Amino acid sequence: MSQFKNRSKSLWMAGAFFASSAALALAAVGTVVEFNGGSDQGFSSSQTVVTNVASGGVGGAGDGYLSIDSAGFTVNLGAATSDADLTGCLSDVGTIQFSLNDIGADEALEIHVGFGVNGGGNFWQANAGFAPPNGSWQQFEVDLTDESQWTQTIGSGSFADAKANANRFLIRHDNAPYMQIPDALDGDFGVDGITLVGIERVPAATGWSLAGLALLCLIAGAAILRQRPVSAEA
Ligand SMILES: [Ca+2]
Ligand SMILES: [Ca+2]
Ligand SMILES: [Ca+2]
Repeated sequence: MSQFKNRSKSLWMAGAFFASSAALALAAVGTVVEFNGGSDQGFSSSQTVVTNVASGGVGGAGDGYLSIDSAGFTVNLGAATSDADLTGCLSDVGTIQFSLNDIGADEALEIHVGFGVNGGGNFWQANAGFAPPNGSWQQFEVDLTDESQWTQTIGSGSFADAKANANRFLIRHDNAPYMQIPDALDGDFGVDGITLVGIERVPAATGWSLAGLALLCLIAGAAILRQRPVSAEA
Protein backbone atom coordinates (compact mmCIF):
# COMPACT_ATOMS: atom_id res chain seq x y z
CA MET A 1 0.00 0.00 0.00
CA SER A 2 2.77 2.40 0.96
CA GLN A 3 4.59 1.51 -2.27
CA PHE A 4 1.44 2.40 -4.24
CA LYS A 5 1.16 5.70 -2.36
CA ASN A 6 4.80 6.53 -2.97
CA ARG A 7 4.50 5.66 -6.67
CA SER A 8 1.34 7.76 -6.99
CA LYS A 9 3.05 10.66 -5.25
CA SER A 10 6.06 10.36 -7.53
CA LEU A 11 3.87 10.34 -10.63
CA TRP A 12 1.94 13.37 -9.37
CA MET A 13 5.17 15.26 -8.66
CA ALA A 14 6.56 14.34 -12.07
CA GLY A 15 3.36 15.56 -13.70
CA ALA A 16 3.39 18.80 -11.75
CA PHE A 17 7.03 19.41 -12.68
CA PHE A 18 6.30 18.60 -16.32
CA ALA A 19 3.35 20.98 -16.42
CA SER A 20 5.13 23.86 -14.68
CA SER A 21 8.31 23.47 -16.73
CA ALA A 22 6.43 23.31 -20.00
CA ALA A 23 4.24 26.27 -19.06
CA LEU A 24 7.36 28.43 -18.88
CA ALA A 25 7.69 28.02 -22.63
CA LEU A 26 4.31 29.62 -23.31
CA ALA A 27 4.49 33.02 -25.00
CA ALA A 28 3.83 36.17 -23.03
CA VAL A 29 0.15 36.51 -23.94
CA GLY A 30 -1.17 39.95 -23.05
CA THR A 31 2.21 41.66 -23.03
CA VAL A 32 2.20 44.86 -25.08
CA VAL A 33 5.56 45.64 -26.67
CA GLU A 34 5.57 49.43 -26.38
CA PHE A 35 9.16 50.24 -27.37
CA ASN A 36 9.51 52.60 -24.43
CA GLY A 37 12.67 53.22 -22.45
CA GLY A 38 14.87 53.02 -25.54
CA SER A 39 14.30 49.31 -26.12
CA ASP A 40 14.33 47.91 -29.64
CA GLN A 41 13.02 44.63 -28.20
CA GLY A 42 15.76 42.73 -30.01
CA PHE A 43 14.65 43.72 -33.52
CA SER A 44 17.48 43.88 -36.04
CA SER A 45 18.29 43.40 -39.70
CA SER A 46 21.39 43.27 -41.84
CA GLN A 47 19.67 45.38 -44.51
CA THR A 48 17.79 48.12 -42.66
CA VAL A 49 18.50 50.66 -39.96
CA VAL A 50 16.39 49.65 -36.96
CA THR A 51 16.12 52.24 -34.20
CA ASN A 52 14.04 53.08 -31.18
CA VAL A 53 12.47 56.51 -31.52
CA ALA A 54 11.72 58.00 -28.11
CA SER A 55 8.62 59.99 -29.05
CA GLY A 56 5.79 59.98 -31.57
CA GLY A 57 4.50 56.45 -31.04
CA VAL A 58 0.84 55.48 -30.79
CA GLY A 59 0.63 57.39 -27.48
CA GLY A 60 2.05 60.59 -28.98
CA ALA A 61 4.68 62.72 -27.32
CA GLY A 62 6.98 60.74 -25.07
CA ASP A 63 5.80 57.34 -26.39
CA GLY A 64 8.50 55.30 -28.11
CA TYR A 65 8.22 53.24 -31.26
CA LEU A 66 10.41 51.17 -33.57
CA SER A 67 11.60 52.69 -36.83
CA ILE A 68 12.62 50.40 -39.73
CA ASP A 69 14.38 52.37 -42.46
CA SER A 70 16.11 51.27 -45.66
CA ALA A 71 18.21 54.48 -45.49
CA GLY A 72 17.92 55.21 -49.19
CA PHE A 73 18.64 51.71 -50.50
CA THR A 74 16.28 49.25 -52.14
CA VAL A 75 16.51 46.31 -49.75
CA ASN A 76 14.46 43.75 -47.83
CA LEU A 77 12.53 46.28 -45.75
CA GLY A 78 11.97 44.57 -42.41
CA ALA A 79 13.39 43.41 -39.11
CA ALA A 80 13.17 40.34 -36.89
CA THR A 81 13.56 39.49 -33.22
CA SER A 82 13.93 36.46 -30.98
CA ASP A 83 12.79 38.37 -27.90
CA ALA A 84 10.95 36.25 -25.35
CA ASP A 85 7.96 38.63 -25.33
CA LEU A 86 7.17 37.76 -28.96
CA THR A 87 8.38 34.19 -29.30
CA GLY A 88 8.18 30.86 -27.48
CA CYS A 89 5.17 28.58 -27.66
CA LEU A 90 2.45 30.55 -29.47
CA SER A 91 -0.15 27.77 -29.23
CA ASP A 92 -2.27 29.88 -26.87
CA VAL A 93 -2.10 32.99 -29.07
CA GLY A 94 -5.28 33.80 -31.00
CA THR A 95 -4.31 37.04 -32.71
CA ILE A 96 -1.31 39.35 -33.00
CA GLN A 97 -2.19 43.03 -32.89
CA PHE A 98 0.19 45.84 -33.85
CA SER A 99 0.16 49.43 -35.02
CA LEU A 100 1.92 50.73 -38.12
CA ASN A 101 2.79 54.18 -39.42
CA ASP A 102 4.21 55.00 -42.84
CA ILE A 103 6.69 57.47 -41.35
CA GLY A 104 8.77 59.79 -43.52
CA ALA A 105 7.95 59.63 -47.21
CA ASP A 106 4.78 57.91 -48.42
CA GLU A 107 5.56 54.53 -50.00
CA ALA A 108 3.45 51.69 -51.39
CA LEU A 109 3.98 49.59 -48.28
CA GLU A 110 2.52 46.11 -47.83
CA ILE A 111 3.58 45.09 -44.33
CA HIS A 112 3.37 41.46 -43.22
CA VAL A 113 4.22 39.71 -39.98
CA GLY A 114 5.79 36.28 -39.80
CA PHE A 115 6.82 33.79 -37.16
CA GLY A 116 8.33 30.37 -36.88
CA VAL A 117 11.44 28.37 -36.28
CA ASN A 118 14.69 29.97 -37.36
CA GLY A 119 17.22 27.15 -37.48
CA GLY A 120 14.49 24.53 -37.67
CA GLY A 121 13.24 25.39 -41.14
CA ASN A 122 9.56 26.16 -40.58
CA PHE A 123 8.56 29.78 -41.11
CA TRP A 124 5.19 31.33 -41.96
CA GLN A 125 4.09 34.75 -43.22
CA ALA A 126 0.61 36.22 -42.85
CA ASN A 127 -1.18 36.59 -46.17
CA ALA A 128 -2.70 39.84 -44.95
CA GLY A 129 -0.49 42.76 -45.94
CA PHE A 130 -1.16 46.19 -44.52
CA ALA A 131 -0.73 49.69 -45.95
CA PRO A 132 -0.39 52.05 -42.98
CA PRO A 133 -1.39 55.70 -43.35
CA ASN A 134 1.37 58.20 -44.07
CA GLY A 135 2.24 60.06 -40.87
CA SER A 136 -0.30 58.50 -38.51
CA TRP A 137 -0.88 55.24 -36.69
CA GLN A 138 -3.36 52.49 -37.49
CA GLN A 139 -3.84 49.20 -35.66
CA PHE A 140 -3.95 45.90 -37.56
CA GLU A 141 -4.24 42.28 -36.52
CA VAL A 142 -3.63 38.78 -37.86
CA ASP A 143 -5.32 35.54 -36.82
CA LEU A 144 -3.10 32.68 -35.63
CA THR A 145 -5.97 30.21 -35.35
CA ASP A 146 -6.57 29.92 -39.12
CA GLU A 147 -3.71 28.31 -41.06
CA SER A 148 -5.37 29.24 -44.37
CA GLN A 149 -4.48 32.88 -43.68
CA TRP A 150 -0.75 32.08 -43.70
CA THR A 151 1.87 31.02 -46.26
CA GLN A 152 4.85 28.85 -45.38
CA THR A 153 7.88 30.74 -46.66
CA ILE A 154 10.60 28.41 -45.33
CA GLY A 155 10.66 24.69 -44.64
CA SER A 156 8.09 21.93 -44.57
CA GLY A 157 6.92 21.48 -40.97
CA SER A 158 3.33 22.01 -39.87
CA PHE A 159 1.72 25.30 -38.89
CA ALA A 160 1.10 23.87 -35.40
CA ASP A 161 4.80 23.00 -35.04
CA ALA A 162 5.82 26.52 -36.02
CA LYS A 163 3.41 28.01 -33.46
CA ALA A 164 4.61 25.68 -30.73
CA ASN A 165 8.29 26.40 -31.28
CA ALA A 166 8.51 29.95 -32.57
CA ASN A 167 11.91 31.50 -31.95
CA ARG A 168 11.69 34.33 -34.45
CA PHE A 169 9.14 37.09 -35.08
CA LEU A 170 9.42 39.03 -38.32
CA ILE A 171 7.81 42.15 -39.72
CA ARG A 172 8.55 43.24 -43.29
CA HIS A 173 7.34 44.62 -46.58
CA ASP A 174 6.44 42.05 -49.24
CA ASN A 175 4.17 41.65 -52.24
CA ALA A 176 2.53 38.44 -53.43
CA PRO A 177 3.60 35.77 -53.99
CA TYR A 178 5.09 35.13 -50.57
CA MET A 179 8.33 33.19 -50.26
CA GLN A 180 11.59 33.31 -48.31
CA ILE A 181 13.04 36.32 -50.15
CA PRO A 182 10.67 39.29 -50.06
CA ASP A 183 10.20 42.03 -52.66
CA ALA A 184 12.70 44.80 -51.97
CA LEU A 185 11.67 48.41 -51.38
CA ASP A 186 13.30 51.71 -50.47
CA GLY A 187 11.24 53.12 -47.62
CA ASP A 188 10.59 53.41 -43.91
CA PHE A 189 7.83 52.57 -41.47
CA GLY A 190 7.15 52.59 -37.74
CA VAL A 191 5.90 49.75 -35.52
CA ASP A 192 4.35 50.03 -32.06
CA GLY A 193 2.09 48.24 -29.59
CA ILE A 194 2.72 44.65 -30.66
CA THR A 195 0.41 42.45 -28.60
CA LEU A 196 -0.08 38.68 -28.43
CA VAL A 197 -3.77 38.18 -27.67
CA GLY A 198 -4.78 34.86 -26.16
CA ILE A 199 -7.28 32.46 -27.66
CA GLU A 200 -10.67 33.36 -26.18
CA ARG A 201 -11.73 29.80 -25.44
CA VAL A 202 -8.77 29.25 -23.12
CA PRO A 203 -9.60 30.29 -19.54
CA ALA A 204 -7.09 32.51 -17.80
CA ALA A 205 -4.11 30.53 -16.57
CA THR A 206 -5.84 27.56 -14.99
CA GLY A 207 -3.47 24.72 -14.24
CA TRP A 208 -5.09 22.27 -16.61
CA SER A 209 -5.40 24.68 -19.53
CA LEU A 210 -1.74 25.68 -19.25
CA ALA A 211 -0.67 22.06 -18.92
CA GLY A 212 -2.71 21.12 -22.00
CA LEU A 213 -1.24 23.91 -24.12
CA ALA A 214 2.25 23.17 -22.83
CA LEU A 215 1.78 19.54 -23.83
CA LEU A 216 1.00 20.69 -27.38
CA CYS A 217 4.22 22.71 -27.31
CA LEU A 218 6.33 19.80 -26.16
CA ILE A 219 4.87 17.25 -28.57
CA ALA A 220 5.42 19.56 -31.51
CA GLY A 221 8.84 20.50 -30.17
CA ALA A 222 10.09 16.95 -30.33
CA ALA A 223 9.25 16.79 -34.03
CA ILE A 224 10.76 20.14 -34.93
CA LEU A 225 14.20 19.18 -33.62
CA ARG A 226 14.59 16.77 -36.53
CA GLN A 227 14.35 19.53 -39.15
CA ARG A 228 17.41 21.04 -40.83
CA PRO A 229 18.48 24.62 -40.04
CA VAL A 230 17.89 27.55 -42.39
CA SER A 231 17.67 31.30 -41.92
CA ALA A 232 14.63 33.53 -42.29
CA GLU A 233 15.11 36.50 -44.58
CA ALA A 234 14.21 39.89 -43.19
CA1 LIG B 1 4.90 52.98 -27.93
CA1 LIG C 1 6.98 38.42 -52.65
CA1 LIG D 1 7.69 55.83 -45.27
